[in-house]
Amino acid sequence: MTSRPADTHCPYCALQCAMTLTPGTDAAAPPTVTGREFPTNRGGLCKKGWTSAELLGRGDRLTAPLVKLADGSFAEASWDEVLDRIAREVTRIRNEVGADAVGVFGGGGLTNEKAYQLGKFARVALGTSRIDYNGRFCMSSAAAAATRAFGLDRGLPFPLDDLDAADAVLMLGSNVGDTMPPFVQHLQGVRARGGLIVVDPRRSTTAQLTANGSGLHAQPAPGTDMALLLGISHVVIADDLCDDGFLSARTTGSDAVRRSVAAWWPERTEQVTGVPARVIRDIAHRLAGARSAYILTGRGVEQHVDGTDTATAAINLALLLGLVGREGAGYGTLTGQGNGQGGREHGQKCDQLPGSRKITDPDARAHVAAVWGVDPAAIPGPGIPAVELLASCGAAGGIRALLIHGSNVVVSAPDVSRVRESLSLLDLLVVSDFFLSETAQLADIVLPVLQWAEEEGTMTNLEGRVIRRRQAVAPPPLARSELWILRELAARLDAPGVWSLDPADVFDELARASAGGLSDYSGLSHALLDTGVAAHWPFPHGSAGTPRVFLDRFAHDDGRARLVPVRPRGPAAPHGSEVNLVTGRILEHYQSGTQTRRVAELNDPNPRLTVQLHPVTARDRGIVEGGRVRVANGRGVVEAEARLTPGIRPDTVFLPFHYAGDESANLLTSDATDPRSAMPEFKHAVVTVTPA
Ligand SMILES: Nc1nc2c(c(=O)[nH]1)N[C@H]1C(S)=C(S)[C@@H](COP(=O)(O)OP(=O)(O)OC[C@H]3O[C@@H](n4cnc5c(=O)[nH]c(N)nc54)[C@H](O)[C@@H]3O)O[C@H]1N2
Ligand SMILES: Nc1nc2c(c(=O)[nH]1)N[C@H]1C(S)=C(S)[C@@H](COP(=O)(O)OP(=O)(O)OC[C@H]3O[C@@H](n4cnc5c(=O)[nH]c(N)nc54)[C@H](O)[C@@H]3O)O[C@H]1N2
Ligand code: SF4
Ligand SMILES: [Mo]
Repeated sequence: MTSRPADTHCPYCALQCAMTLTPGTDAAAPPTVTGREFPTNRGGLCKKGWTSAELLGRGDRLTAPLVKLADGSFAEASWDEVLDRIAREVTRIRNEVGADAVGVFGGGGLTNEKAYQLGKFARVALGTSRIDYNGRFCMSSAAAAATRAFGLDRGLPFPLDDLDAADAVLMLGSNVGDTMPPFVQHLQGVRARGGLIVVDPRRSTTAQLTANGSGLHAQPAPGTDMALLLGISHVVIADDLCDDGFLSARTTGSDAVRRSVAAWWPERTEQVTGVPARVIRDIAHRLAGARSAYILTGRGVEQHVDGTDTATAAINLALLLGLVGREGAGYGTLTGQGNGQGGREHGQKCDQLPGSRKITDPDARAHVAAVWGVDPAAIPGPGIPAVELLASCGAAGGIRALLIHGSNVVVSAPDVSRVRESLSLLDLLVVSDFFLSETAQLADIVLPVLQWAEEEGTMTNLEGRVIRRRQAVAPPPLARSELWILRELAARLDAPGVWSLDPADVFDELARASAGGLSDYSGLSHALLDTGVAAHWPFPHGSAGTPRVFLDRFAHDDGRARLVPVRPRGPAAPHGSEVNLVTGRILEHYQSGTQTRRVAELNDPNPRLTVQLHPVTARDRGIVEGGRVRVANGRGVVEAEARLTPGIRPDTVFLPFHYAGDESANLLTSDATDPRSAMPEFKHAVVTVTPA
């Protein structure tokens, strides 16, 4: 491989911080990581980025295909052997029960090229509608809300550095201080002007940034954000702070929303949320009085059974104030995974074709079928979303063989004991990964794939900006690119069409498939991206890209944004000695932890599950700092070490979800989902906490 430094981006989150990987003089040593100047990270990296290259040299890296033996152990096998067996089994199941008995589960960490090829593989080579991906656990509520309101789902419809000049930023359920540390640079300006407003039931790292006159922290009961947003909207209307000119020129539905918030006067909102009425008034006036104001949502408000409606309430507020559709203001959601944005545009979603096209739209089907070289009628219809897809594994009439690419579902899906059981009922489970994740351990066949710095491709960051991932090191001899695996399987399944191995060719095909769609990449290519052009989509052929969408019109046919009235249902309330459980992230660990639990510098500070709780909650239950605690409900139980902090509400405890087995927070979460987005309720459950 090349011995020159490679300019690439971090393997982890959607900030996609720019870095340079410099090969060591000793070929066996991992490359050195340096932060690189880029508008999102400005040379900064977090601890995960700095240590990312360590995983390239790990001894427990998967280096050959594995098959499960009768005694439950794994043995190495040849590629021909495993690919032949997968093709044989899939063909048998298809013939016996139909193509929908074969499922595919993708990930928001895959490059655009792999995500595109996986969606095409499911529809064209397997002929199945049963594909969905882990972005369903991540971005789906905000995506559903943005699509309903604006007709388009681009997480941030403006470049991140627009935030630098803001006078007010309202962040709901987002903890960028831990989840995207270099992002905080873009909040320095608003902090200096005293305008950072953080809404979180915990005094999170981000909430702490509001101290010393930098802004304010509102601490509602978990799951009551929609009521809070309705209360703020009520004040905006009652105090005549609406942008009436904007509402009449560029939106529909504002009258219905005005009526729907009429009863949410601040004192009533205080009773529901716990946020003082004067703070609710203050937030409304700060947002309305700012020259430049933004509203941002994160998983804290989106991962609920009413997450779509809560994101909608945030959008309604932004629209009432006229914060959307102009420079210097906006609503956005902070996409999470490295390619969480691109991963949801190119066909991994069960209801979409490349270009964020609806799979039920005849024109979309005809366009994509022409690119794929198939009859439109051969493309299956909509499938089922992630939670349902996992639940259908092994069930009567459900999935019998499942291929997983880029997700560790037995740690990260809700109600994981049920997921484990469903997967155990499959005839065939194939997991592609570079480590033996907890999900891979359950597989019949494990396929060793390439890590980020071993491959070429593209990612789309949280601003809808397409960037290049570049190869810096050579992969182990027997690890294979997923493009190669999909081509080999497509050939064995006699699939029509072209299955290129070259990411640049696959990108060109993706660009053609996306042409004319909402997320149009048709003007882009690897060669153009290599020039360093700022490539925010839509980037149709002949254009220069779109850093700010919606300046002239929204993406609905009439060009107008929709305000949609929403009504809180409220989460299940704790009774007696029960408390609310919220789950989320800590700085050092990433997601299901497959990667970060293997890096000593990241794992050592928090090697085991911890539970955050208020000192009063602890005292009432005889729990002490550092003591073992049992967190339980009807679905399961975990043991964790107590971390006492006055920063969390006394009625709430917090568990990170990065740990596996009997330390998995998802033993306690429910698989209830939002009816619009199919997002599970990761951010709320009712539990008891007792000394272990
Ligand atoms: N260190 C680290 N960084 C990451 C990741 C990681 O795993 N680790 N993952 C990446 C991914 S995929 C994602 S999606 C992002 C997620 O990024 P964030 O959304 O910032 O992360 P979370 O910790 O899931 O949730 C944010 C906050 O929501 C709060 N919260 C919980 N319930 C509620 C509620 O009902 N209302 C409100 N207002 N707040 C609530 C939690 O207390 C928490 O502080 O992070 C990305 N970055
Ligand atoms: N309780 C609770 N649960 C949650 C959340 C929460 O806040 N609370 N958050 C949810 C969210 S937002 C998300 S995004 C999910 C994430 O959870 P997961 O979907 O489990 O995501 P990762 O842990 O990133 O899993 C990725 C796996 O794929 C592998 N991998 C990485 N890159 C590639 C690749 O290119 N190809 C292949 N084949 N494999 C690859 C990694 O080694 C790892 O094993 O968790 C969700 N689960
Ligand atoms: S903030 Fe995200 S992209 Fe940046 S270094 Fe950390 S994990 Fe990587
Ligand atoms: Mo996520």
